[in-house]
Amino acid sequence: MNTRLRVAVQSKGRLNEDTLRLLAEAGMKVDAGKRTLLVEARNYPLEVLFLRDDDIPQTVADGVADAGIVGMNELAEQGAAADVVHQLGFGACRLSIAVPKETDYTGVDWLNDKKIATSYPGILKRFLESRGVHAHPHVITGSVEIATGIGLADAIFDIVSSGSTLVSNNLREVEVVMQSEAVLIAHPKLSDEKRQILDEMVFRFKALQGAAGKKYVLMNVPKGALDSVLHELSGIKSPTVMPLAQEGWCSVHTVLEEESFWEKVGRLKEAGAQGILVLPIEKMVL
Ligand code: PRT
Ligand code: ZN
Repeated sequence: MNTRLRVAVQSKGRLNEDTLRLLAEAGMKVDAGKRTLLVEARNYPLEVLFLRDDDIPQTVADGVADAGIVGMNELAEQGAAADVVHQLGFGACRLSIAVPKETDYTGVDWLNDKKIATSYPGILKRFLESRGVHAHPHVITGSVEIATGIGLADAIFDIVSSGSTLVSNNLREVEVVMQSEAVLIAHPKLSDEKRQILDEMVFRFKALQGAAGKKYVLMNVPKGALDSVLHELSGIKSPTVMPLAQEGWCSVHTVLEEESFWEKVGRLKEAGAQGILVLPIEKMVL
């Protein structure tokens, strides 16, 4: 039997879509429409195990799955014995303590003897201990943000992304305890064959992440303006310069960060560049 790497992913929820998109873009065709627990990729030695995110770290630690894609917060909460292999760049959020807006919060000492509602008691306890605070975590599994409003707790400790849930519940973020994003985790002891499949997966993920936010830019430049155009592009790894059929002109190709594109494009035009074309980059192998 051919060896396959079994990867646990969230069956539904916030990470599901981005996870399946990442696998697809990395060339691993997983027929998620089937909605069965275990699906084999059609063209890669991979099988995907669909689980609730809470179950992923332990399943990987136990070796029932070889690897998993899960929020760093879930791994940290459970302290499961799995290695973080790669940060995936989606599912970004932070875990924060928040108090009712009008509270006169003076610092972590304010939390002494207070009741803090959370679904992440493990991370919270470690934070409180590290700061020498004696508070009382109160575990609830959903709608943590309403706990202070209904008198269940004095503060909450929960996931924050845009912060709008806090605002609409009259809460104020006072301590950011950890930053999180989706991570690829793996069982610490994989066979050489499985390790190879995992390494190839990480290689493909890196190629996709390397291309994120980058554009391929082509422009026509009269030879007399080439030096000033190249000067605008200084700091960028070797732009390509090619002669054009038309005498006295050349074509300059380079990769630009999308963020700095608009700022750069004006200066490139001023320097003499014309016919600037911008193309998306799908993958970048360094
Ligand atoms: O069913 P299952 O157990 O698999 O899923 P789940 O309901 O436990 O988790 P899910 O799908 O809600 O989240 C999965 C993971 O996504 C989390 O463990 C985080 O790593 C990550 N993530 C990223 C988030 C958020 N952003 C997020 N905003 N998880 C939850 N939220 C919630 C948060 O709990 C709060 O209620 O969104 C609200 C805050 O959002 P803002 O934008 O208003 O601040
Ligand atoms: Zn969950």
